[in-house]
Amino acid sequence: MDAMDSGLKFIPGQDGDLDTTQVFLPASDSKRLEKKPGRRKRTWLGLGLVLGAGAVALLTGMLVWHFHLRSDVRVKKLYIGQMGINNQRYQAAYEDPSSSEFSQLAGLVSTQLKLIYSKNSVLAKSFKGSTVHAFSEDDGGGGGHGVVAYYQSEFDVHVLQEDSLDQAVQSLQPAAGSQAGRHGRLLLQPSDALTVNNVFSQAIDPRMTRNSLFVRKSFNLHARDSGVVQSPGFPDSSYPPNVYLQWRLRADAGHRVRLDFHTLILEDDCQQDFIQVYDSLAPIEQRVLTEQCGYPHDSLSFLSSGNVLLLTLVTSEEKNFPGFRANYSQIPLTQQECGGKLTGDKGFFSSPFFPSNYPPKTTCIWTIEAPKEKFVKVQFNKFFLGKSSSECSGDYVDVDGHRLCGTKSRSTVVTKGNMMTITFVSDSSYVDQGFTAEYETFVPTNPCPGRFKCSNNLCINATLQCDGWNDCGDASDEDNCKCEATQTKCRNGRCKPKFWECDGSDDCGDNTDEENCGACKPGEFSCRNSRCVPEKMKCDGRDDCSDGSDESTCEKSLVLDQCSQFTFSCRSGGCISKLNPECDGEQDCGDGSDEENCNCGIRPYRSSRIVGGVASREGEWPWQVSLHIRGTGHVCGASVLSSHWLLTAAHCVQDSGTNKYSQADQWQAFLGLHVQSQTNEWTVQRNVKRIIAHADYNAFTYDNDVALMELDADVPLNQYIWPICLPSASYHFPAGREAWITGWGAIREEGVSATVLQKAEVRIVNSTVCKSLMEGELTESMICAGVLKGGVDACQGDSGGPLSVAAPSGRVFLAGVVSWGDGCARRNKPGVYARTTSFRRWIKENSGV
Ligand code: 4AZ
Repeated sequence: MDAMDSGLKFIPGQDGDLDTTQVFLPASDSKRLEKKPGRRKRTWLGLGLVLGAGAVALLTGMLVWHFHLRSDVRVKKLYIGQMGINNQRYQAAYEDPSSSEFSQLAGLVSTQLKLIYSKNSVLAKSFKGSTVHAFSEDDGGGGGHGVVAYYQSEFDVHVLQEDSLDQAVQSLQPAAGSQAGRHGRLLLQPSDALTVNNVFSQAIDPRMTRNSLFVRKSFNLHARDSGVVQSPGFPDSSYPPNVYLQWRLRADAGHRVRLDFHTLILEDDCQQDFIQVYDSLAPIEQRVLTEQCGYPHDSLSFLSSGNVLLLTLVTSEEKNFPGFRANYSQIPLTQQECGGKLTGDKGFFSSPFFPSNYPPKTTCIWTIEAPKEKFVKVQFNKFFLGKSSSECSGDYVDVDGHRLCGTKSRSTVVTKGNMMTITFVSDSSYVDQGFTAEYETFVPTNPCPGRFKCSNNLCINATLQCDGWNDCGDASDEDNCKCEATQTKCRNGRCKPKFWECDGSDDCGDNTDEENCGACKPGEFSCRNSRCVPEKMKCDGRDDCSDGSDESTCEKSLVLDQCSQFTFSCRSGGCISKLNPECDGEQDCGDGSDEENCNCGIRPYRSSRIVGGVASREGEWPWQVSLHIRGTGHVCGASVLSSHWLLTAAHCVQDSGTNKYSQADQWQAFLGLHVQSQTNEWTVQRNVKRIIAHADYNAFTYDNDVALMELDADVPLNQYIWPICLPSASYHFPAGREAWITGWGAIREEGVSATVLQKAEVRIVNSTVCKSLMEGELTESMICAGVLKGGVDACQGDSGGPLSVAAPSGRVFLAGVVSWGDGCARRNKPGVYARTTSFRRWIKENSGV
C-alpha cells in the first residue's frame, strides 16, 4: 500500500536519538598513555615503521572496499511520475483509492510501467515495483479526455549505477511540449493495454524521503465545495515535527483550482520545513509552482493550469512554527482570460489574475495598433516572472521579438512603427505575480508632449527635472543640471538641496553631500558639541570632547571614569563607552544591567496609515496596538511596553469639546489586531484602567507628546503580542538610519483610514535639517523621520503608534511615538515623533517598566 496513505503513526525520538547502549571505555592504564620525555632514536624508528605499515594496510583496505565491497552496495531509488492515458475515460470512482475501479486501473498502469521499463536494460535489471497514488482527468483544456495516473516506481541499484539509472529514467521523458512521446517507443505495448500519450518520472526530492519522516499522509479534497486547508494544530499549536503531508485538490472538469494562503509561518530554513505547491497530483519537480518557508511576503495565491493542484508540507524534528491556513476553491476556465486587441491612445493591461500568481502553461497575446503616424510605448510598472534562464526560456514577456524575464524595476519599450505585439508565456513550473503595464501612442517627433523625456523613454512632469530627485528611475532627469544657490553641486554633476548636506544619507550617490561635515580637519573626530579632537583620542577611555561624545560610540566597552549624556549608565552607577550596548547579547556592565529586561523587540519570525505604505503581514508588528473610543472605533495607535502598559501620544488623550478622551473608561485597546473590525483568535481586547499623560505636554508645540495607558488586566505575551524595547536615555538613533512606521491611519492627507495594518520604511532625519524644514518648531524631545522626497509618512490616525528601529542584533527599539507633521507625506516635510530616549526616566517612574 501507498506508504503515504497508510497513516503510519508518529513515534517521537525513534530516530536520531543517541544510542545509549554505546559506552566509551576508560583507558586501562592512563599512566602508560602519558607522554614520556627522553626516549631513544630506535623508538622513533620503530614507531615510523608501525605507522607506515598501518597506512599501507589502510590504503589496501580502502581499495578492497571500493572495488569489491562497495560495488555490492545497493541503494533503493524512488521515482515519482505521471502518465497520460488516452483510451480510458475518467470516472469519479478514481478519486477513491479504495474503490475497485481505482485498483483495476492502478493494476493496468503498473503493468504498463513494467513493460516500459523492460525495454531498457538498466531499468529492467533494477526495477522493483510501482504504486499508483492518484488519478485525474486529462483535461486537455476542458472536456475530460482520458486519464492521468500519478505513480511512484522503486528501483534497486548498485551505488555505482545510480547515474545510469537516472539517465535511463530521464530518457523515458518526451521533451516538454513536443510530440515525440506520442509516437515514440512508449507506444510499443501489448494490445490490451493502455494508450499512453506521455510519461515522465523524476527522482524524489531527498528531503521527502528522510527516514525520520514518521507521518506520511495524504488528503483528497474537492474544490467544488470551497474549503480551508491548514497545517495540523493551526492556529492553537505549532505543526508537528517529522511529517510529510499532501493535500490533493481537484476541481470539476473545465475548472482551475485556486489556493489562497491567508497565513504562512514556517521555520526559516527551507531544508527543514517547507511547503510546495504543484500543478499536478504528484510532487514532480517540473510541475512545482512554488516552494516556501519562513515568513514570505510575496503574493501567495496560486492557480492550476488544469483541474488539479497538490500542496505538500514537510517538517523537521525541531523548531516548529504556527504553520499555514489557505482557502481553496474552483474557478471556471474561460475561453479568453488574457490577451486581445488594445485600442485607444492609452490604457492598461496585466498578466492573468494579477496580483495573484499567474497560472502555469499560459500564453497571452496583446496587439496594439496606433494610427499610421504614431509609435507605441509600453511601460511595465510591476514585473515579477518566475524562474527563467539568462535567455528567458522559462516564463517571459516578448515585445516585438525582444524578451523580458525575471524581476525588473520600471522598464519601457518603444516601437519604431505603429504596431506592437506583446506575448506573455508561462511554462509548467515556478510562477510569480506577473506584470502590470500601461501603453501609450505618441508622435515620434514629440514623444513626451509638454513633459520631460527620460533616457529610458519615460515621460515625467517637466518641473521634476533638476529638482534633486531621481524621478525617471535612471536619474537622467538629474543629469546636466545647473545648480541653483539653494543646491549643492555633487561631483557627479547632480544638484541636491543644500539642507540634505550632512544628513547621514548619501543623496548625491557619490557621497559629496556627506563629506566635510564636521568643521574638523581630516584625522580629527567631530564631537557632538562641534569641538574637534585627534581621531586617536576617540575611545581611549578619556573624555577629550568634554561632552563624552568621543567615548560614546566605541566598538568595545570600556568602563569610564565619567558619565555623560551620551554614555550608558549601568545600574551600579558606572558608565560604559559602547554605542547602544543594551540588549545586544553581550554583557558590558559589570553588573549585567545592560542585558536585563531584554524580553522585547524580537519578532517571532523573520520578516523579518501610513501614506505610501503597504499592508503588513499578520504578527509582523506584535507591539502595535489599536486604541478605540467606544462607539467610534479606531482613533490612535500605541505600543506594547509590557503585559500591562502601553505608550501612546498625549495629544490622543486630550479632551476635545464633548469628547472625554482623557477618561480611561472611554478607551478600548486592541492588541494582536491585524484588520480593523476583524478580530481573530489572536486579538485581545482590554479596557484601560488609567491614563497618565505627560504633565508637561504642550498642546501648542506638541512638546512632551507621550502618555502611558495601564490595562485593566494583563495580556498574554505571544507571537502576536510582544513588547518593543525601550531605548535608554543615551541610545543613539543616527540620521539616515532606517525606521518603520506602522498604523491604521489615513492613507493620504485628508484620506480614509486603512483597514489592514500598514507599514512603511522611513529614515531618521538629522535634527538640524529637520528644524530648518519644520521652521524651528522642533524641540529637543522630538525626533524626525520620513522620506524627504515625499510620498511616505504617518498621518492622521497613526498618532501614538511606534517608530520602530531595528538594532544590528535585529532587536527592535522604540525610537519615537507618532506625534505631528505639516500635513502628510509632503516633500521636505518629515513626520515628527516624540523622542522616546527623552522619556525613559519618566516611563520608569510612572509605570515601573
Ligand atoms: C495626525 O493628525 C498626524 N505626517 C500624525 C502624523 C503626521 C501628521 C498628522 C505626520 O495625527
